[in-house]
Amino acid sequence: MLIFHNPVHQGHAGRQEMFRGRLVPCHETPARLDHVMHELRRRPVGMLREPGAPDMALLRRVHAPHYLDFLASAWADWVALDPANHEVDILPSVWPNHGLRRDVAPTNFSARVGQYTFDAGTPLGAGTWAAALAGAACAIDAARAVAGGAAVATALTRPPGHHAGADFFGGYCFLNNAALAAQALRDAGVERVAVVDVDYHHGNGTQSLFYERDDVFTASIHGDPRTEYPFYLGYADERGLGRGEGFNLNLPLPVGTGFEAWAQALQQVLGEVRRLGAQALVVALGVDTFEGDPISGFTLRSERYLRMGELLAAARLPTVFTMEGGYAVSAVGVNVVNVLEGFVA
Ligand code: Q9C
Ligand code: ZN
Repeated sequence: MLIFHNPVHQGHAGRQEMFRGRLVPCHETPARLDHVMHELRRRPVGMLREPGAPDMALLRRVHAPHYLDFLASAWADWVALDPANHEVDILPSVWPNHGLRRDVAPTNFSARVGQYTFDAGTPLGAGTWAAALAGAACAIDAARAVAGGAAVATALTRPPGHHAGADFFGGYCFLNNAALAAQALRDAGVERVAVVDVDYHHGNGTQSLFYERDDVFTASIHGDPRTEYPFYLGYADERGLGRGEGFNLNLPLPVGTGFEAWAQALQQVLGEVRRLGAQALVVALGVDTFEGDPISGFTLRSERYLRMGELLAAARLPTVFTMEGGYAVSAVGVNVVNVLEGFVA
């Protein structure tokens, strides 16, 4: 398997996220991916590659150009406000919500940040844009390797992507790597693509990007949004809209769910993938379903990720993995590499 890894991910290193009225240390840290790289050196399940230049034209079709322009200049704009901002991450504090206008274009920096995000847990720093862009390139290159005949390729990257939509960041995500991979597969001639999101959190960004499309099926297995982030999307009655009706599947599961019930949900998703005739698979691979995850509620053990990889491989489809969440930092490497090893075994 080809593994495209993000060589500049460490430049994205948020300091703090807002949680219950306090700024707390970020969960989404560079050490997460460092642990995966370390485990890969111990267990080489594939060949490591660096990504090429990002395809900006593809990025500008999946994401709104004005959103990409905002991300590209956000740090410079922020530091221009006050040179002391060099030491401070960008976090939003105001949003155009409930009865406020979304069709106006305030020039105030805080107002602009609020237009482009839905939470206060996703700090944007000096190296965020470069890291997100290189991660997007990993996803696109992995998809093109698979479109070119590789059975499987992986985008090993952070920040993650599945919470990011056409014009918003949030949930530690800026660019939707899984969606970019799916669109790259479509552009390469794959007529029907399935995105299967196994991160603990609902893949709201991916769902929203493809909600009215019938060429990309999106499915997500996740903690029940009544109690789990992102709360405002991910319910079972969201089935797609217009020609996309029937092309989105959400399987929310209660806190406490273990591997047996989780694997049944995966089998249901893969049955639907087969029924719809998908010709390629994108797996949004979060390992925050792990029993030791500090912000999640499922109880999967490390060895179960080997089985997860086997179950995904049994779909017998060309597959792209993108790395999403997983915050039990020292176990992220073992769990991610277990999925990849189980898949290729
Ligand atoms: N104190 C991904 O797994 N914050 N994003 C939860 C925790 C948001 C997770 C609050 C969690 C986002 C890619
Ligand atoms: Zn997650």
